Amino acid sequence: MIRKSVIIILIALLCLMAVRCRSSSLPEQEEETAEEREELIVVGFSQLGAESDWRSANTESMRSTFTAENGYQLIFEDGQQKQANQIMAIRTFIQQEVDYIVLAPVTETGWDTVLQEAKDAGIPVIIVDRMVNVSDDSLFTCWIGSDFELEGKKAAEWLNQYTLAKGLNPSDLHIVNIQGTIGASAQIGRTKGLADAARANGWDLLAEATGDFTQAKGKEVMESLLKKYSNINVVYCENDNEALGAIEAIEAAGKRAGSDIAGGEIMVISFDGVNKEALGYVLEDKITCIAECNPLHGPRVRTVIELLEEGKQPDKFSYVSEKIFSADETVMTLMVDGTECQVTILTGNPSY
Ligand code: GZL
Ligand code: ZN
Repeated sequence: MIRKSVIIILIALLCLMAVRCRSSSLPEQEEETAEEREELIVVGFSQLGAESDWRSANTESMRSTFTAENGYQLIFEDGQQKQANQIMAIRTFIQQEVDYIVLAPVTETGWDTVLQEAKDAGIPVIIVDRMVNVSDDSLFTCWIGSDFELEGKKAAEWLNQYTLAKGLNPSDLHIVNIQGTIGASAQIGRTKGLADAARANGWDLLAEATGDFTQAKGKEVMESLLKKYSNINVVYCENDNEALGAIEAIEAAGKRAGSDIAGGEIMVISFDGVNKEALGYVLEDKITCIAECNPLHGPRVRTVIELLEEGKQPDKFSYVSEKIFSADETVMTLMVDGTECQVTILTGNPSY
């Protein structure tokens, strides 16, 4: 009789453990009761990495939006700049049967197969920030992000208006482009914006080299470019972290970052406007112009999910509107693609 009851107790214990380990297999499991879990919308977010201040702000925006008190359970996976890690994360989300997948893709290509798997599993995929280049747009529900080529056009047109106002000869502009991660939409668009303007305006675009959106690489690349070219007078950095690195290299080489090209300074143009040090440099005329790239996609993604929850269809592509920052009042408005764009003049502390 005792043997029988011991066996029954053992079986009960085993069942209890099985239930525990399944639920604890979910990373970042918030402590909530079973019935609360029923109500939470589970969002699997594959973030590409943590390479820049922009990325950290983007991650924070998602984490602070998809909280239990807002009715969500966020499962966050950091891809550490590798597409293979992001593909693995998406497959894990599919196994966990999340309600939505959000993907911030490191580069544009190579997503068709895993997005097809998510589609076959009936899980909507929302793309944020950079774009995916897939054979069939039905492989993702919608995309939210920036118009990167427009950002590049704005920065280039700001430079064009500046040189015209200062009476600089376009062919006297000797520009290097420290690019972002090659193949990322932000790199593709910003590089195109500059290259097209250089051709149209007769600028001397000396070199393009990737700084991978990081400060360390930006410094390294600028050091080698300064060794190779003695006449650089504009450096176009595809994000602020690269700009901080480039300025370190410029100053280490005994040169000065600033808008006074005629006076021998090297003008620094950048993107994002998230890093406080970079915004502070705008006030010091070390960075002359920053094209804003807004990272706060959390609330935008939540709006899309709430539409989908109500059975409605969000726009396929949602572009965020963005500014252009400077502390130099030479250029106050730009015309880009037939649209007038006001320059936001930064004054005082860098919180705009
Ligand atoms: C742009 C984003 C870029 C930022 C960089 O939306 O993809 O990646 O400009 C970030 O700072 O690393
Ligand atoms: Zn100066």
